[in-house]
Amino acid sequence: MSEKFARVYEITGKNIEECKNTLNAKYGSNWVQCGWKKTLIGGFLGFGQKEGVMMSYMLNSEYQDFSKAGKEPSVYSSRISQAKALIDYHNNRDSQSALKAPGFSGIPDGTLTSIAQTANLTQKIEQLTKAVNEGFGNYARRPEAVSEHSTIISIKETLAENEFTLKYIDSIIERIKKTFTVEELSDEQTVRQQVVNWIGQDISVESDSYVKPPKIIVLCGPTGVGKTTTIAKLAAAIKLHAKKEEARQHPVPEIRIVTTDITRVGAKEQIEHWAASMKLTVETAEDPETLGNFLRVNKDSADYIFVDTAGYSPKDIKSIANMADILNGSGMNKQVFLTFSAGTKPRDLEEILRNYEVLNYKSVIITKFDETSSVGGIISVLADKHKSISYVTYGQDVFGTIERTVPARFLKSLSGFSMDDEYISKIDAKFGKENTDILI
Ligand SMILES: Nc1nc2c(ncn2[C@@H]2O[C@H](COP(=O)(O)OP(=O)(O)O)[C@@H](O)[C@H]2O)c(=O)[nH]1
Ligand SMILES: [Mg+2]
Repeated sequence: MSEKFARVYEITGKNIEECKNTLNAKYGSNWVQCGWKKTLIGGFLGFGQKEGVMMSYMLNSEYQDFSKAGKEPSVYSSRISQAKALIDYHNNRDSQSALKAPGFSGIPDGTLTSIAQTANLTQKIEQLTKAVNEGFGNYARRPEAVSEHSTIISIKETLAENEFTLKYIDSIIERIKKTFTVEELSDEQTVRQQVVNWIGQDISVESDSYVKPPKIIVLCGPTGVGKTTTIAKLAAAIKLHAKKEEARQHPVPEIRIVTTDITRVGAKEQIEHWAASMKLTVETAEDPETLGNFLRVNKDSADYIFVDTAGYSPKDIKSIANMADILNGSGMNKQVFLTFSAGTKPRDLEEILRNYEVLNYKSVIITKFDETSSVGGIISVLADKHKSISYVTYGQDVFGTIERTVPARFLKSLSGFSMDDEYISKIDAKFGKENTDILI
């Protein structure tokens, strides 16, 4: 069993780079970062403390030099040796080898069970660590031996604060290095503005496409992300838009709503409540035939048919596949939108994007924009997976809280890029102003 990177240490410093430099000087490339958080450092009796970071890291086993790391081996590691001895004992039925095993000092206070559990846990941690090092290279911080230009260091920090993934940060740094000479790097403001432009270009906006009515719009996605609310918002936006157009003699669009969500108590009542305020009714379709019939009956009279679906955990692949069957079985041409909330963590988002793929979604809708402060993770994953965004929503109110995505909204929410009014108007000019016009 390998003990590579088995223990987690902590180091504090002014910033991530300082921690990394200290570790590089001590251990070369024999360490790997696990995470970091802001903390207060220095000072005396709580006075004069400064903001800094605490970084956690693991060491390669050959490097687990406890004196250098400034910490003694913990009780935990001696317990692990003892637990390993016990596993040997159980495997070999050889009590002598167990007793001779390094670190074994007799059966401690805990029971055999608890030690065996510790041993199992150790095994699991080791497997996990291996998986992290091998498979999730995108997320694990790789040590860098060469020192970087200060502009690059500070841009990296800003991107990390905005929770962009390491893969995305690396790609931006790569672009900076290709684009700017060392002299040009000293004009940090210019480099930063270029970075904002690149991020803006990476945000893919779903473009309008003409679909012959009826437009069948299906919202799918995990439970509680706001699918039902978003359907109400879209229906309200269509109604509002139609009101504006009324003066121009446009016919008022006919909207239908059908829900396949029979699993959640109150789900139908919730959408019925919104629908009633817009003088709309809601039907329920619990199987492909009913949905197919509903769509056929309404195909000539409706302009828009919204299909509200049950939310499933992204891990519940079976239910998602079932839903795909229901929708595909209906035999109608539909636009599926994958809905998730702006606070979704990058790794969870990757799983959602992957597991809902069976529904053949056209683009994504991002909800609860009002509840999150960092959107870097979402931008990174969507860019990496080449997914476009149709709408963002930002509030529990149904009116005026949905808009076509424009990169400007994302860019303005980034922190640390010090965008002044003049620069923001440039962003608006470049990427289009926010608007509430509806796309579907
Ligand atoms: N803050 C905020 N809350 C929202 C937004 N959209 C939906 N919600 C809330 O999220 C909760 C779940 O919404 P619901 O539409 O039932 O989610 P569903 O399970 O995906 O259909 C409700 O309390 C909504 O009011 C949004 O854009 N911002
Ligand atoms: Mg719902």
